[in-house]
Amino acid sequence: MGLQHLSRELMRRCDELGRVSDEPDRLTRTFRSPAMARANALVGGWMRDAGLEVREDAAFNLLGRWPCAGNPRAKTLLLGSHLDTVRDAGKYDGPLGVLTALAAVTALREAGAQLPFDIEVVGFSDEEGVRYQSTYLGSGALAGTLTKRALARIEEKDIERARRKRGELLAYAEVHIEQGPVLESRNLALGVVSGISGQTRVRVEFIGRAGHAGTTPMKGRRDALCAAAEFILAVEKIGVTATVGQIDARPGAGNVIPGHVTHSLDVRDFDDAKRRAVVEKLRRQAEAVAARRNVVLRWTVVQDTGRVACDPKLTRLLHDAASGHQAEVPSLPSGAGHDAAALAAVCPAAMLFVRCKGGVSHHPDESVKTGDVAKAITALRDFVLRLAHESF
Ligand code: HGY
Ligand code: MN
Ligand code: MN
Repeated sequence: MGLQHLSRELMRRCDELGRVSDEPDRLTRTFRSPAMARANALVGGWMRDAGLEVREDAAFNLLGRWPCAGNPRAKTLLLGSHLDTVRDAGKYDGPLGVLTALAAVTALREAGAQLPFDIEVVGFSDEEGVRYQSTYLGSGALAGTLTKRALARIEEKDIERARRKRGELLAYAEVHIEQGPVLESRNLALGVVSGISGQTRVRVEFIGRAGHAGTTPMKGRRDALCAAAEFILAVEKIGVTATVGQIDARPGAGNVIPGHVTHSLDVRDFDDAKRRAVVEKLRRQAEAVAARRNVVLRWTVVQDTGRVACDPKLTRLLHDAASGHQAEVPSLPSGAGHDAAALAAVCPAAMLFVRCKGGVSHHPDESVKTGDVAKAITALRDFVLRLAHESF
């Protein structure tokens, strides 16, 4: 199969996978849902067609292995991304990286490449964190980086068995859409990633008192939604990248004063100390709002992940491979989280970004060009060959 054919087939597969959803009218696939099982079956079939040994690990990550001929103790190069999505997602965030890895491996196998390491193509089961509000569940389980607090919050007790043995992984490389506008503005298809922003996610609850909307005097109400609204506007003004994307008001009727509001809080920054200081400042602001409005604040940090730098040597290999396609390959920081952040704790990790239309992501309008995808497949293939020739 030539590269033109591989890239066109990859785009077709992204379309097909984009129809595998838990909801009829939009793309949503979350950890362990029926659609995730169907996605793993579909991609697992494509992996088998490519000659890979396919399995699901204890964290429901999908793995397709190409063992190194003649060396049962060879280390493993992991290539992939995630197969779960946000709600009302685009079809490339995650799947593009899994299917680019599979296409690059297909190209290598068809060319008869002999590699000194195993390759595993991976589709992680949960990167977005929609089900438990904390991210990197699949890759964190594989890397063994899930905290006790994260494990306590999830129902899957066996997930720790997905942890790979120390020293087993040679490296991890991930292709992903940029999710930002830089490559497009510079008219470039590919870029490498310098590092991944840290993030804090908090579950914020305001607890007041429910009551009759028509008879309870305005004065003296303990309206939890008004408290949340006041705090959310303070979040918008805090001066770093911060978002409230999910909110639930109980009991949830138009004629009942909201007595209990739960909302998310997502704070990002490349400077970990600054991010943590901002989160603390926001907590104090939430407490002040709660005190003024006579409601109770509950503040539960569900994730606190530090900034991660990509591995310089592995990134150079990726950069050199991408240089075959464009004169300049820029190095970009990632404001989004990626599975590479979890893998970086246990092996060298690097990432290749692919231009996406308008920088749009976490939205059904996500779009990539077939020609850029062909370059990404070739760059990843060449990266593997370069890695094979280096004493890494
Ligand atoms: O939220 C993120 O940054 C990533 O897309 N999971
Ligand atoms: Mn995402
Ligand atoms: Mn992603």
